[in-house]
Amino acid sequence: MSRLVVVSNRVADPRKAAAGGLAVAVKESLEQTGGLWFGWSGNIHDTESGQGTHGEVRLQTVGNIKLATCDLTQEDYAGYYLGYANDVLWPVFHYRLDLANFDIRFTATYRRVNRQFASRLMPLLRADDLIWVHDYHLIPLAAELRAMGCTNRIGFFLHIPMPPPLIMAAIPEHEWLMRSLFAYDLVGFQSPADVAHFTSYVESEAGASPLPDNRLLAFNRSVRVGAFPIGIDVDGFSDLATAQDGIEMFNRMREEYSRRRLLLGVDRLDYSKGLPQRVNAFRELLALYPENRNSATLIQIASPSREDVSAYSILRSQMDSLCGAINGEYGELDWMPVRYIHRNVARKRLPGLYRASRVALVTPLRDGMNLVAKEFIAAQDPTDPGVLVLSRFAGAAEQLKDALLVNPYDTQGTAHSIQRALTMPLDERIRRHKTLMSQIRQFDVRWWSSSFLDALAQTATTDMAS
Ligand code: GDG
Repeated sequence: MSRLVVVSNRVADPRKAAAGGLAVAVKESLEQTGGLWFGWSGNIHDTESGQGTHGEVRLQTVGNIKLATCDLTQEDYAGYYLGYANDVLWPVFHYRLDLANFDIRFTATYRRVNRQFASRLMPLLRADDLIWVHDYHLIPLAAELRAMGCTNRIGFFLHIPMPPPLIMAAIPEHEWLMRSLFAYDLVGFQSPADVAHFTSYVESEAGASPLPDNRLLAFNRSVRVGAFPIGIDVDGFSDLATAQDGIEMFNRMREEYSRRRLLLGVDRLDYSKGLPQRVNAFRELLALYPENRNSATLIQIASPSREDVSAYSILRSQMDSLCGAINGEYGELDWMPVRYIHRNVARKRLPGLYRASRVALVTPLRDGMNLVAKEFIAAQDPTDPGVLVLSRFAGAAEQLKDALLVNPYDTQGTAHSIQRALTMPLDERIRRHKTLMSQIRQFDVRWWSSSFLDALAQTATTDMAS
């Protein structure tokens, strides 16, 4: 069996239970093969002189997984991470051209850091390693590895949405970026809609022609593409909801809100998540359905994210003032409509909180998948489940058709759906939850990693045969 080498922007410590969706998924696949996980340590060095330790790779063994991490310089962090990854690719891939900052210096640093990662990874590779690269930070990594003579099978998974061709074309170097993907053997996306966008981009911009086995031929190379919707560890998450911490949290929330109906949002504070639109829809609910006043309470957890990027600090003030305004308008001495928490909440507390909530509001303006939607379903009591209100623009909506699907730009339409969720009869809640649960069980995190890795291994066979 080949060794698995995972490359992602950040390497998380697999011993920490707080690790998010990607880390859990990656850890499980790595443990099966005793693999290597390579990426940025999260540390930043001030030195530009080449002195210090930023060029070194640190090796660490955790169980049967090897971690290989390196630091970034301040300049690399600014141009590669904050600049190109999060001020160009993140907004454009989420359809927010208005927020993108196309600065040519970011592009140069992004290329340079990808080349540096490649040159640090190369000496660690074995001939039959299977390499799995994750996300938009590392699009050109395989091309850099190939230029250094790497002939391993390399797969890439994009965790965020693939935009339609005309949006992609706004990136000045879009052709270079998309051509870089053809250095991989397999490129995986979250949903069939993302695959369709990529296919139509390479057909219209690069004259690609389709080949059998979901392959596309362009730029003198062929690449296999597919949709591999990411899932969660369903049993692991349900177990957390009924473990001691989960039960304590559940009981505390049920007691505190015994006379109220709890609605919940859990997101990074990110403009793609549609938080102001959600708060406005909740305000509309209170205006249109006054029976919810003094009763419905929205707990919005917005964990701090990318605070060095200006669009995120603007969003933070916008949320502060929106939540203040709604509480000022509708709040009573003994009731506040919105509890807005701009902090990270411990992971062990989330399942109990999900289970105590009558409704989850997962209403991004655009999202690759959205794991919170799946975690909410997994944490419910099947005999008295809560209702998921889900944006049709989340990748998860392509799978979770039994959620109440909404258009988050439509404030009144969303408010009507929230009311429907709050008043949904028990038998309908149970029926919908059962279908949703079977969806997330069928396409769980194990399915995700094994179907991607099987396809990558199979691609190797196909290529060698042809
Ligand atoms: C990217 C794509 C895709 C959130 N707040 C807290 C907290 N979380 C956890 C949630 C969940 C994870 O973070 C968020 O995952 P999402 O999928 O919702 O969103 P992104 O971070 O944008 O992830 C996305 C994903 O990659 C995987 O492919 O689904 O579309 O954008 O697990 O529970 N966890 C803790 N405290 C918090 O305050 N502990």
